[in-house]
Amino acid sequence: MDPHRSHNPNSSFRTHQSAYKRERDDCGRQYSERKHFKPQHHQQNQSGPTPGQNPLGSQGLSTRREQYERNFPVYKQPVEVGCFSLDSKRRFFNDSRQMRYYVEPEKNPNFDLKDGYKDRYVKRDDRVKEKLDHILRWILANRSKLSSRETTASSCALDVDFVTWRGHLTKLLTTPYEAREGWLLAVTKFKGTLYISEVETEAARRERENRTERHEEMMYWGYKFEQYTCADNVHSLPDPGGVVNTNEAFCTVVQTRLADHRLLFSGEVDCRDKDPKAPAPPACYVELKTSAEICTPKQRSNFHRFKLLKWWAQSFLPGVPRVVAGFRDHDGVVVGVETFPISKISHLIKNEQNCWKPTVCMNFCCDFLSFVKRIATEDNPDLVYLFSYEPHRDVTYTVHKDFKYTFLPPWYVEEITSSRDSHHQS
Ligand code: 0WD
Ligand code: CA
Repeated sequence: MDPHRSHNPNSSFRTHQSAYKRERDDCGRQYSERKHFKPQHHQQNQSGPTPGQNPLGSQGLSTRREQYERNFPVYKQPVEVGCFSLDSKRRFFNDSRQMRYYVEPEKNPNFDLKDGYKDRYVKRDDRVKEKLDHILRWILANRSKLSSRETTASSCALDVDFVTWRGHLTKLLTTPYEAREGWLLAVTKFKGTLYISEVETEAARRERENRTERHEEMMYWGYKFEQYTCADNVHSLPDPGGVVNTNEAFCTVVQTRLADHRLLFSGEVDCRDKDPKAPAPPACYVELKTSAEICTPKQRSNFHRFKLLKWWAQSFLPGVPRVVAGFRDHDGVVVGVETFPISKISHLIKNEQNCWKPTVCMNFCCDFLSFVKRIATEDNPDLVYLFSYEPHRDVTYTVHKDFKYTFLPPWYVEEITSSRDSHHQS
């Protein structure tokens, strides 16, 4: 049996920590990149003057790796507190109807990922920005699970410090190693909880609007691989003849703690182990990926340095223990399938020069969240603190009172406000 499925509380997390320490003690390398760091380069352009806040260049957060090479922070084993589904029309359901079951393919399956791209593909409209809406819907439907304490008027409505998507946290974890893509994260403090929602950068919008036909098709390949390896029911088989509809999603909602930050986040889960003896979620979940086949040492090194960083960060956060990768050729045919246990990824990359380190990722995320707590102090559902990262720069922020970036919807703000008032104030 896969040892990663026997789930003692905190086991994979603590094991991971000690493995990391060994790695650091063994090689203790100094990073030589990013020498041209200019802490005061990025200037603030606030949408309205906010006296006393962020004077030019003096309050950024460093993204230099060296700053974050310390002991692995406490990261509590994530606990699934619920889930939800989005159907073929992107409608929300407070249940697991979109859960799928992993059916292990053969090692060299020759899956044709191009099949169905022209005639059996319904693509989600990625111009529609859903922000945190689905998570907020889940919160309203499950509030009793979240506020255990009898809160007083001055304390928070939910017993968490941060609410966000897992994907946003993944971006934070990989920031010290991200040399190509910046990000914008909007933060609003409401009833004591900080909500983090991504804003598409200009560069990302341009890229989305100018994708080549080849790129569009390659984006389909990942979803097609899911169709070859997932069944809709425990006892059924995958149906490669069906339609691929990327509106459909099953999302887990987990609670955990990073140092003193209590987190609630949701992430899309591809499928689960169908063995009835499999451990409880999230330990039974499987993340599916496709990647170009590895033919040269250079390709292997790039795979370790860039791809495994993203895969590790994404699955480590919610406690998903394994990634199943389909390696495909240039023509979109899967020529090999391999399983990567998340707890083994840090060993795999050990021999790579100047490679990424889990502890740097987690410490940066932790310090970013502390930075957000320090800056985003005004409790106001319409106010947005916009945090910005551009490669090789500090994280900076601007404050927006003009509704341009406001993302908490009125239906959420009103429901939280009115139910809290009726419970605790009048
Ligand atoms: O509208 C938006 N800008 C966003 C929507 C931003 C961030 C998230 N979302 C939501 C959607 O509701 C989606 O159901 O993304 C959910 C998934 O969130 P996540 O798990 O936090 O995102 P991430 O870890 O980045 O991606 C997980 C999977 C991806 O699989 P791969 O193997 O490629 O990592 O979710 C899919 C994709 O299959 N995915 C998305 N689905 C819908 N909208 C999006 C997206 N924007 N991004 C990734
Ligand atoms: Ca996936």
